[in-house]
Amino acid sequence: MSISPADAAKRAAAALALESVEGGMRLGIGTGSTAVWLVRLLAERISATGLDVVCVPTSEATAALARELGVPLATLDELGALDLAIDGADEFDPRLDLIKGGGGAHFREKIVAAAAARFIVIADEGKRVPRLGAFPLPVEVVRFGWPATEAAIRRALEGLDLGGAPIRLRERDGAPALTDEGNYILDLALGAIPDAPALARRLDSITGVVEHGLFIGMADCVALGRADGTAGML
Ligand code: ABF
Repeated sequence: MSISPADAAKRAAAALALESVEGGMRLGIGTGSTAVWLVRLLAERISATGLDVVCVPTSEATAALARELGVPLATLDELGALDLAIDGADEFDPRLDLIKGGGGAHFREKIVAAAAARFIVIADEGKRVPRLGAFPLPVEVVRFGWPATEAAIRRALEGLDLGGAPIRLRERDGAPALTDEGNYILDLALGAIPDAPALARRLDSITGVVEHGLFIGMADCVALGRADGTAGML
Protein backbone atom coordinates (compact mmCIF):
# COMPACT_ATOMS: atom_id res chain seq x y z
CA MET A 1 0.00 0.00 0.00
CA SER A 2 1.47 3.41 -0.94
CA ILE A 3 1.32 6.17 1.64
CA SER A 4 1.80 9.94 1.44
CA PRO A 5 5.21 11.50 2.17
CA ALA A 6 3.76 12.96 5.40
CA ASP A 7 2.64 9.53 6.56
CA ALA A 8 5.94 7.99 5.46
CA ALA A 9 7.74 10.40 7.79
CA LYS A 10 5.40 9.65 10.69
CA ARG A 11 5.67 5.93 10.18
CA ALA A 12 9.48 6.11 9.97
CA ALA A 13 9.65 8.09 13.23
CA ALA A 14 7.38 5.60 14.98
CA ALA A 15 9.32 2.62 13.62
CA LEU A 16 12.64 4.05 14.84
CA ALA A 17 11.24 4.70 18.32
CA LEU A 18 9.85 1.16 18.44
CA GLU A 19 13.39 -0.19 18.12
CA SER A 20 13.83 0.90 21.76
CA VAL A 21 10.92 -1.28 22.89
CA GLU A 22 11.87 -4.58 24.52
CA GLY A 23 9.91 -7.47 25.97
CA GLY A 24 8.66 -6.96 29.52
CA MET A 25 8.44 -3.17 29.17
CA ARG A 26 5.75 -0.96 30.65
CA LEU A 27 5.14 1.51 27.88
CA GLY A 28 3.38 4.90 27.67
CA ILE A 29 1.78 5.43 24.25
CA GLY A 30 0.93 8.88 22.96
CA THR A 31 -1.84 10.61 21.08
CA GLY A 32 -2.09 12.11 17.60
CA SER A 33 -1.55 10.98 14.03
CA THR A 34 2.13 10.03 14.55
CA ALA A 35 1.18 8.02 17.63
CA VAL A 36 -1.45 6.23 15.56
CA TRP A 37 1.43 4.83 13.49
CA LEU A 38 3.17 3.84 16.69
CA VAL A 39 0.16 1.89 17.91
CA ARG A 40 -0.33 0.22 14.52
CA LEU A 41 3.32 -0.85 14.22
CA LEU A 42 3.38 -1.98 17.85
CA ALA A 43 0.27 -4.10 17.26
CA GLU A 44 1.91 -5.65 14.20
CA ARG A 45 5.05 -6.50 16.19
CA ILE A 46 3.03 -7.97 19.06
CA SER A 47 1.09 -10.14 16.65
CA ALA A 48 4.18 -11.18 14.64
CA THR A 49 6.61 -11.84 17.51
CA GLY A 50 4.51 -12.21 20.64
CA LEU A 51 6.29 -9.18 22.12
CA ASP A 52 5.27 -8.98 25.76
CA VAL A 53 4.54 -5.34 26.71
CA VAL A 54 1.83 -3.56 28.61
CA CYS A 55 0.81 -0.05 27.61
CA VAL A 56 -0.70 3.00 29.26
CA PRO A 57 -2.57 5.14 26.72
CA THR A 58 -2.48 8.94 27.00
CA SER A 59 -6.03 9.49 25.75
CA GLU A 60 -9.37 7.77 25.27
CA ALA A 61 -8.75 7.91 21.50
CA THR A 62 -5.45 6.03 21.80
CA ALA A 63 -7.01 3.56 24.24
CA ALA A 64 -9.79 2.79 21.76
CA LEU A 65 -7.34 2.22 18.89
CA ALA A 66 -5.05 0.06 21.03
CA ARG A 67 -7.99 -2.06 22.20
CA GLU A 68 -9.20 -2.50 18.63
CA LEU A 69 -5.73 -3.67 17.52
CA GLY A 70 -5.19 -6.00 20.48
CA VAL A 71 -2.45 -4.01 22.26
CA PRO A 72 -2.46 -4.96 25.97
CA LEU A 73 -3.45 -2.01 28.16
CA ALA A 74 -3.19 -1.14 31.83
CA THR A 75 -3.75 2.02 33.82
CA LEU A 76 -0.98 4.12 35.28
CA ASP A 77 -2.61 3.50 38.67
CA GLU A 78 -1.97 -0.21 38.21
CA LEU A 79 1.62 0.11 36.98
CA GLY A 80 2.82 3.10 39.01
CA ALA A 81 5.86 3.70 36.80
CA LEU A 82 6.81 3.15 33.18
CA ASP A 83 10.01 2.11 31.42
CA LEU A 84 9.46 4.18 28.30
CA ALA A 85 6.97 6.71 26.92
CA ILE A 86 6.70 7.46 23.18
CA ASP A 87 4.59 10.38 22.00
CA GLY A 88 4.25 13.01 19.28
CA ALA A 89 4.70 16.77 19.56
CA ASP A 90 3.51 19.94 17.88
CA GLU A 91 6.94 21.62 18.02
CA PHE A 92 10.41 20.81 19.29
CA ASP A 93 13.37 23.18 19.60
CA PRO A 94 17.15 22.60 19.60
CA ARG A 95 17.08 21.82 23.37
CA LEU A 96 14.34 19.24 22.70
CA ASP A 97 11.84 21.31 24.66
CA LEU A 98 8.35 20.81 23.28
CA ILE A 99 4.95 22.27 22.67
CA LYS A 100 2.29 19.59 22.93
CA GLY A 101 -1.46 19.60 23.33
CA GLY A 102 -2.73 20.42 19.86
CA GLY A 103 -4.72 17.23 20.27
CA GLY A 104 -5.91 18.34 23.71
CA ALA A 105 -4.30 15.42 25.54
CA HIS A 106 -1.19 17.11 27.00
CA PHE A 107 -2.26 16.76 30.65
CA ARG A 108 -2.34 12.96 30.57
CA GLU A 109 0.63 12.98 28.17
CA LYS A 110 2.73 14.92 30.67
CA ILE A 111 1.78 12.62 33.55
CA VAL A 112 2.70 9.59 31.45
CA ALA A 113 6.00 11.10 30.24
CA ALA A 114 6.91 12.13 33.79
CA ALA A 115 6.23 8.60 35.05
CA ALA A 116 8.54 7.08 32.44
CA ALA A 117 12.24 6.40 32.88
CA ARG A 118 12.75 7.46 29.26
CA PHE A 119 10.70 9.64 26.90
CA ILE A 120 11.12 9.46 23.11
CA VAL A 121 9.37 12.03 20.92
CA ILE A 122 8.25 10.95 17.46
CA ALA A 123 8.12 13.79 14.95
CA ASP A 124 8.74 14.88 11.39
CA GLU A 125 10.77 17.82 10.07
CA GLY A 126 7.71 20.10 10.15
CA LYS A 127 7.80 20.01 13.94
CA ARG A 128 11.42 21.24 14.21
CA VAL A 129 11.64 24.97 15.08
CA PRO A 130 14.49 27.28 16.15
CA ARG A 131 12.25 28.72 18.89
CA LEU A 132 8.95 27.47 20.34
CA GLY A 133 5.74 29.45 19.96
CA ALA A 134 4.53 29.57 16.36
CA PHE A 135 2.16 26.75 17.31
CA PRO A 136 -0.44 28.16 19.75
CA LEU A 137 0.39 26.99 23.28
CA PRO A 138 -2.46 24.93 24.79
CA VAL A 139 -3.25 25.54 28.44
CA GLU A 140 -5.80 23.25 30.12
CA VAL A 141 -7.86 25.11 32.73
CA VAL A 142 -10.65 24.07 35.06
CA ARG A 143 -14.09 25.22 33.94
CA PHE A 144 -14.93 26.91 37.23
CA GLY A 145 -14.02 30.59 36.94
CA TRP A 146 -12.08 30.11 33.73
CA PRO A 147 -12.29 33.81 32.71
CA ALA A 148 -10.48 34.68 35.96
CA THR A 149 -7.82 32.11 35.14
CA GLU A 150 -7.53 33.59 31.65
CA ALA A 151 -7.03 37.05 33.19
CA ALA A 152 -4.28 35.66 35.43
CA ILE A 153 -2.60 34.13 32.38
CA ARG A 154 -2.76 37.51 30.61
CA ARG A 155 -1.06 39.19 33.57
CA ALA A 156 1.65 36.54 33.58
CA LEU A 157 2.25 37.05 29.85
CA GLU A 158 2.60 40.81 30.34
CA GLY A 159 5.37 40.17 32.85
CA LEU A 160 7.25 38.15 30.24
CA ASP A 161 6.96 40.64 27.35
CA LEU A 162 4.26 38.50 25.76
CA GLY A 163 1.39 40.85 26.58
CA GLY A 164 -1.34 41.23 23.97
CA ALA A 165 -1.06 37.70 22.64
CA PRO A 166 -4.49 36.48 21.51
CA ILE A 167 -5.97 33.82 23.79
CA ARG A 168 -8.75 31.64 22.39
CA LEU A 169 -11.05 29.25 24.20
CA ARG A 170 -10.86 26.04 22.14
CA GLU A 171 -14.20 25.02 20.67
CA ARG A 172 -15.57 21.90 19.05
CA ASP A 173 -18.90 21.84 17.20
CA GLY A 174 -19.70 25.37 18.37
CA ALA A 175 -19.22 24.64 22.08
CA PRO A 176 -16.17 24.78 24.36
CA ALA A 177 -14.06 21.67 23.74
CA LEU A 178 -13.71 19.38 26.75
CA THR A 179 -10.57 17.40 27.52
CA ASP A 180 -10.65 13.77 28.65
CA GLU A 181 -10.54 15.20 32.19
CA GLY A 182 -13.55 17.46 31.53
CA ASN A 183 -11.61 20.73 31.45
CA TYR A 184 -11.38 23.61 28.95
CA ILE A 185 -8.36 24.53 26.82
CA LEU A 186 -7.09 28.05 26.16
CA ASP A 187 -4.82 28.36 23.11
CA LEU A 188 -2.22 31.10 23.48
CA ALA A 189 -1.07 32.54 20.12
CA LEU A 190 2.35 33.72 21.28
CA GLY A 191 4.22 33.78 17.99
CA ALA A 192 7.61 33.23 19.62
CA ILE A 193 8.45 32.43 23.23
CA PRO A 194 11.70 34.15 24.27
CA ASP A 195 12.16 32.07 27.45
CA ALA A 196 10.06 28.89 27.45
CA PRO A 197 11.27 27.60 30.86
CA ALA A 198 10.35 30.96 32.47
CA LEU A 199 6.90 30.88 30.89
CA ALA A 200 6.39 27.29 32.04
CA ARG A 201 7.22 28.26 35.62
CA ARG A 202 4.81 31.21 35.52
CA LEU A 203 1.97 29.09 34.14
CA ASP A 204 2.70 26.37 36.72
CA SER A 205 2.05 28.91 39.48
CA ILE A 206 -1.42 30.04 38.32
CA THR A 207 -4.39 28.66 40.22
CA GLY A 208 -6.94 27.26 37.79
CA VAL A 209 -4.30 26.12 35.30
CA VAL A 210 -4.40 22.34 35.21
CA GLU A 211 -1.46 21.86 32.86
CA HIS A 212 0.18 23.65 29.94
CA GLY A 213 1.69 22.19 26.80
CA LEU A 214 5.31 23.22 27.44
CA PHE A 215 7.39 20.10 28.08
CA ILE A 216 10.67 21.48 29.38
CA GLY A 217 13.63 19.14 29.82
CA MET A 218 11.42 16.06 29.56
CA ALA A 219 12.33 14.56 26.18
CA ASP A 220 15.39 12.32 26.08
CA CYS A 221 15.51 12.21 22.29
CA VAL A 222 13.51 12.80 19.12
CA ALA A 223 13.00 10.08 16.54
CA LEU A 224 12.80 12.27 13.45
CA GLY A 225 11.05 10.81 10.44
CA ARG A 226 11.61 12.05 6.90
CA ALA A 227 9.32 12.09 3.90
CA ASP A 228 11.56 9.57 2.09
CA GLY A 229 10.76 7.02 4.79
CA THR A 230 14.09 7.25 6.62
CA ALA A 231 14.53 8.39 10.22
CA GLY A 232 17.28 9.46 12.57
CA MET A 233 17.61 9.97 16.31
CA LEU A 234 18.32 13.46 17.66
C1 ABF B 1 0.04 14.64 20.67
O1 ABF B 1 -0.55 14.78 19.40
C2 ABF B 1 0.22 15.98 21.09
O2 ABF B 1 0.63 16.41 22.28
C3 ABF B 1 0.39 16.82 19.94
O3 ABF B 1 -0.51 17.84 20.19
C4 ABF B 1 -0.14 15.98 18.83
C5 ABF B 1 0.79 15.73 17.70
O4 ABF B 1 0.00 15.14 16.74
P1 ABF B 1 0.45 14.71 15.34
O5 ABF B 1 1.36 13.56 15.53
O6 ABF B 1 -0.84 14.36 14.68
O7 ABF B 1 1.11 15.90 14.71
O8 ABF B 1 1.21 13.96 20.61
